[in-house]
Amino acid sequence: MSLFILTFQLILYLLAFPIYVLNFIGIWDKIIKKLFPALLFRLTEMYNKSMEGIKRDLFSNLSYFENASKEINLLEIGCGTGANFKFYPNGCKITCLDLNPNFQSYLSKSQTESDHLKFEGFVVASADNMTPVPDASMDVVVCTLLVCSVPNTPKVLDEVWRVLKPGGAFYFLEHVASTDDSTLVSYLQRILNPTWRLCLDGCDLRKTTWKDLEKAKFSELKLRHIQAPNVIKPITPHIVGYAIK
Ligand SMILES: C[S@@+](CC[C@H](N)C(=O)[O-])C[C@H]1O[C@@H](n2cnc3c(N)ncnc32)[C@H](O)[C@@H]1O
Ligand SMILES: *[C@@H]1O[C@H](CO)[C@@H](O)[C@H](O)[C@H]1NC(C)=O
Ligand SMILES: *[C@@H]1O[C@H](CO)[C@@H](O)[C@H](O)[C@H]1NC(C)=O
Ligand SMILES: CC(=O)N[C@H]1CO[C@H](CO)[C@@H](O)[C@@H]1O
Repeated sequence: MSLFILTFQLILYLLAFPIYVLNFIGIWDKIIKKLFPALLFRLTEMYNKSMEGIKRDLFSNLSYFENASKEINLLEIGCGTGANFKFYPNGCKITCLDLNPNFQSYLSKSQTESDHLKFEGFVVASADNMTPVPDASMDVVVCTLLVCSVPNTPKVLDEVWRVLKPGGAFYFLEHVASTDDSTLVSYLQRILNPTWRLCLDGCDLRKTTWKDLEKAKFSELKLRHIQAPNVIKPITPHIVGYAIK
């Protein structure tokens, strides 16, 4: 069966050959970093619609983690275009962090549309090394569809744990590897993954993020495996929930 997967992978290598060449000569990363915000914005429009209910459910619990002055200091890592802002409760103080500075214009637009929130700043940094964000400074950290593009998940979780106040919460919604190797989704993930990762800024279809969360330092973990409705097949398996420091 691996020959079957290899054959289809080869076809994709051929189709995406120009991109592999650009990557080889070292300019593809610059191109995708520039193109990605616009591409992601289109994809998010579709994704938003199908995930609306799931996100609303997930974030309905945020206020539980407000500080003693009834305020929430929230850090969103890999914030992208700001697709989650509308789900945050009134008055939430948001710090945005993303590795790619080219999101600024989309982000500004989402920020203007979210006048129920207070924006504290935009940090350009990698989620696995967030030195500008102080220890124990956040009540809540949010990450949606970020872990797929970061190679070192345990390091991200260590950093999230570091910046959270004790009792603070880490909310996540991530697409992950299929847990059943015999499904169509699993075959698609294995066939597409090399080319998908190259074309979509390092997005890995086969992350087993739930295992990293189970191993991380959090004192409590609420995690559910779900099949996302109405999204393209390779990203149907998701995990959703929150972990408490
Ligand atoms: C698939 S997008 C998701 C964006 C947004 N969270 C959402 O749900 O629509 C992944 C985002 O993570 C960012 N990203 C990728 N690697 C990162 C890293 N190491 N540190 C921080 N952000 C990163 C990308 O620039 C992009 O904005
Ligand atoms: C709660 O957060 C706000 C906003 O950052 C801060 O001004 C306030 O001092 C915090 N309150 C407590 C009790 O930590
Ligand atoms: C999806 O998120 C974008 C921000 O990326 C926002 O502008 C748009 O209104 C959202 N669309 C839906 C259908 O919620
Ligand atoms: C609706 C819901 O999930 N409520 C939960 C929010 O988080 C706190 C802390 O884990 C729980 O005690 C609530 O039951």
